[in-house]
Amino acid sequence: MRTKLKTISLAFATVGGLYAQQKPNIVLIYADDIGYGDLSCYGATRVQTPNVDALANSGLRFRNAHAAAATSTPSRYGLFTGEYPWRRKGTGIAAGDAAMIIKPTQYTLPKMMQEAGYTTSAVGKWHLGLGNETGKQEWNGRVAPGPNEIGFDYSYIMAATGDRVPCVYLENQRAVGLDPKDPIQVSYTKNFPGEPTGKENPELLTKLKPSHGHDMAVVNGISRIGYMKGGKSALWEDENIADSITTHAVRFIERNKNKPFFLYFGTNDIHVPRYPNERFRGKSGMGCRGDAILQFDWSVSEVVRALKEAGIYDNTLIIVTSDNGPVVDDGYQDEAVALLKNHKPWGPFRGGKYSTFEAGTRVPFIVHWPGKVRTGVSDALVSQIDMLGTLAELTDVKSTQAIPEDSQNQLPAWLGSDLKGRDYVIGAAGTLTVLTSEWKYIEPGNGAAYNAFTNTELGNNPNDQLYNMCRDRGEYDNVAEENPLIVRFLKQILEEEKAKGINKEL
Ligand code: NG6
Ligand code: CA
Repeated sequence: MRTKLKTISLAFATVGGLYAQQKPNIVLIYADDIGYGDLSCYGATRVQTPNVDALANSGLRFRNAHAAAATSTPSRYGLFTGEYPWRRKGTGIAAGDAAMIIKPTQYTLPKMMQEAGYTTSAVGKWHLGLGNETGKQEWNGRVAPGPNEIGFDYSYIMAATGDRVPCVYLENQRAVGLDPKDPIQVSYTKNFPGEPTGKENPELLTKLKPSHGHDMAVVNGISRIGYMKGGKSALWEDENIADSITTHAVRFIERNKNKPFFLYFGTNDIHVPRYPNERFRGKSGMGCRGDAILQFDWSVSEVVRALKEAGIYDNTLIIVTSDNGPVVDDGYQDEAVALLKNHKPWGPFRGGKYSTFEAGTRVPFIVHWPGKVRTGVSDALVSQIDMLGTLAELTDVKSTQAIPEDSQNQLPAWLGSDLKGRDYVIGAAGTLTVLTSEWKYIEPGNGAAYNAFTNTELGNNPNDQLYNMCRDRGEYDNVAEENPLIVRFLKQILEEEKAKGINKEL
């Protein structure tokens, strides 16, 4: 296997002769909450995503690809560290004032890319915490540690998420457009005297009202999670977030077109609050959620356009995927439920964001690299946990630090020559799961069966669950009792994985 891979990496060193860039650029477009069934190349019919579809048509579209978790923070933790998030305490959904979750001492995907000679960049959603101590960030100076300390040369990020304060962009870890005379103050425990909240001042909610939670600080006519005061000149406008972060992603591409680069572009779409630009509002017929999908597709088109204009499209590996599965009502009254009708964000799978059922982590995953990746579809079992191990092989890096064992080199599967992929992947959204190409085992758990707010089936069950994913993609027929040997085998895998570490302190 090693020999075959070397042939692939050597190929890009010589193709095109003198003027060819030695190593391909890597662009990772990381959507937020886009489900398996949300893109037209994955079967959506009521919303069209022609720009993503074009990448799928000339690239490889995976049908069994997984995020490392069913929510954003742990998925991103796995993506950047190559370590399963369930091995570490404190990798759950981060508050907007959480301390940095990845430690500067850890080896990471961007550090590996730097070692491979790449210029690295993080643009868009962050949601991995910032600073050394929760609630003690220096929002009016340089917030550190941050992206730079874990390997990003350049960053233009949203401090946490769209629905969490502080609602500002940080460029290289400093709030953009901040007036020092109006400093940012943030609290996740109590409001600042005199500041309005969504709960007490619903008349200020001119753009979106909450359906559950999200009733604290009011920023731009939308209430959020957490309290905030000041920083008025730095506040983002929700309808311009996609424009702002896409512009910065494009600018990074233009400025670095002459040397190999790695761009992590985490879109805000289609996370709540969904309030796309007026160019997209009302255009999908499915309300803000559908309109945000159109806006996401536009962001993809801008990145592609920039790569083509820079003349580096053919020498760029583009990956389009999502951090977790879909959710319809995630806390705002944006008509997503009423206008969904026959659209199925979860595709043929059960559950959604937050769920151990399949739609929690089975996400779109498209790999595009002209002439290098097989075109068509792949049913290989792949996971974002392998980004580090796989790109280390692709870039032929001599890394100075060990790549975590969880992060495998799956380059042959990602490029389409290996049709099988992983033997298994461990999932985590509450209880742990073991998924192989054929079977899925879900550990017993006492959690709630439903998330009542989002109306998501969580997959918790006090008994063993076993599903045959070839015959029963919807996970409706629990065949654990009839297949004790398979249950035992998969439990054994899980025990071996747990023995390598679970819930350890960082
Ligand atoms: C939940 C939020 C939800 C979303 C999620 C994180 C409430 C009631 N719900 O706690 O709106 O922000 O966290 O989503 O606050 S994620 O995609 O970033 O993981
Ligand atoms: Ca998410």
